[in-house]
Amino acid sequence: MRAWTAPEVPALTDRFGAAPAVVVHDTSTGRQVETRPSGTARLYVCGITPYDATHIGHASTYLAFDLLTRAWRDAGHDVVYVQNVTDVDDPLLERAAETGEPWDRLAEREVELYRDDMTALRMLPPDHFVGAVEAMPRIVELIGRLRTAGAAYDVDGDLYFPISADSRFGDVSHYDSETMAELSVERGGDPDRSGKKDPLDALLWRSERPGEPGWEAPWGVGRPGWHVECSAIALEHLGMTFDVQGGGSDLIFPHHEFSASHAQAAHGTGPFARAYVHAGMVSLDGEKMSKSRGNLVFVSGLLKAGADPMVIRLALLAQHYREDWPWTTEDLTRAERRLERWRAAAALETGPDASGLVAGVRSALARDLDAPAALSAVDEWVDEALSGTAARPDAGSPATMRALCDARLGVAL
Ligand code: 5CA
Ligand code: ZN
Repeated sequence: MRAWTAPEVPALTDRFGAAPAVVVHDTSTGRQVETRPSGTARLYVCGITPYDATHIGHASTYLAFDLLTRAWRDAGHDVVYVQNVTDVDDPLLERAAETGEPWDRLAEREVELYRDDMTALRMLPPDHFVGAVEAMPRIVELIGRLRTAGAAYDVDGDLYFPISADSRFGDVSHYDSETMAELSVERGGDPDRSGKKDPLDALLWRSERPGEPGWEAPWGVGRPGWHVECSAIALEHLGMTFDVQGGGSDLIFPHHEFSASHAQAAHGTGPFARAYVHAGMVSLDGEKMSKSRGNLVFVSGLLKAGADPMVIRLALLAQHYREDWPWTTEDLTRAERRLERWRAAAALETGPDASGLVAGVRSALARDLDAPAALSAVDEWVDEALSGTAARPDAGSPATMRALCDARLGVAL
């Protein structure tokens, strides 16, 4: 499907050289790893299920991968960025059934809202923005491969993936089986269904039920399970062993574990991704912000109430992406004050030399996307600029600071 219009990313002058290699925290090893894209960096990020978009939690997660893309580009890499849209799945169909709206119209409307929000927040669009529905032929093909490889079995007309089919199963989350069983119940699995070989085995294909949409496949009409959608879309556009698989930490298990396992079992190689990067959860009033709980702050709501999108962006940047954190209105107030000072400094005719600032912001972001440290580096420069105490005022530095904030933080001043 169509993504959204890319914001300008100003280039920093050659004088500053290239940014350092990017280090990220990889969930599968539990370590900070240097990403080493061979030329083009390949990124897959799990996209929205479009029935209630876009809340601050979504925006916070997508911002983390926007920072990663900007960091790679500044380090001299081209980036191929793929993001899916889960435009057919249980929660979407349930919402549509509740409200009486056709499921595909609901999805279309919410995706449009999401595009508007991403545009306002100056998020870089994916190169491939792919809905499950449009990827159906690829998904069917992948399930066909799994069947041929003996990695699919039938339970009353539905198809399941046996965890025994992938020797790497467990390598993403490293959770013990008790934790896996608990999370499986919480996050869309069905460990209690009878006829399964292992309670954790994941649904690959659900045969058509009355009132639900279905697609033709050699093994019968139905719709895909959730995890195989992301395996198929990532494999099609990135191939095996791409650089980073991203999403919120609620996707570590079962979603990312199974997306990886499906791909690995079908292709007999791995790993699916070199690194698995997970953003923390944003909460509201003590609970994870989620569509099912309904405790949501929408980006579009804040914009409608008059919030400057750059204030929203700065409020999100003030949190390290891996932290779980509670959203409060004070986050906006603090960001508003910061943006005002940054804009005032950016409008000055001279400022302190900007080379330390460029190096500081780049090195903070290269260290596991440490946006709060990058903001502090900008704050320091801004304080000095506004106090007028720079030892050697530089006429070019406010423009450099503006370009840097835009290119690396996506904050247009
Ligand atoms: N369509 C699937 C992924 S294939 C899905 O999880 N959709 S979603 O709409 O529920 O979430 C979209 C993205 O936002 C996911 O990466 C998810 O991990 C992230 N996310 C959801 N809730 C929060 C939250 N409260 N805080 C931070 N990130 C969140
Ligand atoms: Zn996904």
